[in-house]
Amino acid sequence: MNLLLVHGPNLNLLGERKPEVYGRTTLLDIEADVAAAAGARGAAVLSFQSNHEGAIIDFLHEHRKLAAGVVMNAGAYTHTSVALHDAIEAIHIPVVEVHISNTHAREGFRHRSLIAPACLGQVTGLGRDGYTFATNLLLDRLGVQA
Ligand code: CA2
Repeated sequence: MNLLLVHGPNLNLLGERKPEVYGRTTLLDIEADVAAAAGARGAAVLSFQSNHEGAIIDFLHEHRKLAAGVVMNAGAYTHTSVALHDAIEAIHIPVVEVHISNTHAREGFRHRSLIAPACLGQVTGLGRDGYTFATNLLLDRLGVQA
């Protein structure tokens, strides 16, 4: 079984800037966590980061038949992108939305997720652990034995 791990804009800078908000974890740390959690249950992970909305949508379209589910931190596109909402609906595989910071404890514009209605659920504010929770939850829902 394959899962997709998708990172949105600016998350390539994780660990380098804003440690007070996002900690010192890097994208490579997160990719290693998710690969380990999935690997322990016999699943493989394909990771992708882009700063471009259309590239993220193309990636989801291109891999929709290869993957059983998606763990996604859409970054700021979470709060702005109807196109990403529609893409998540269109691919017909479960997507779990993850945020490192607690978006509800931050500026008002981060409180609303436009993609949430199209997602299986949301994990927010649990730092890097949120990705492992999301991965295991997704595998549970996909019927993969723990
Ligand atoms: O908390 C999260 O995971 C967010 O998805 C992160 C997004 C933000 O727009 C969302 O509201 C919440 C921003 C990611 C930016 O990452 C940076 C990393 C290092 C330095 C600057 C930005």
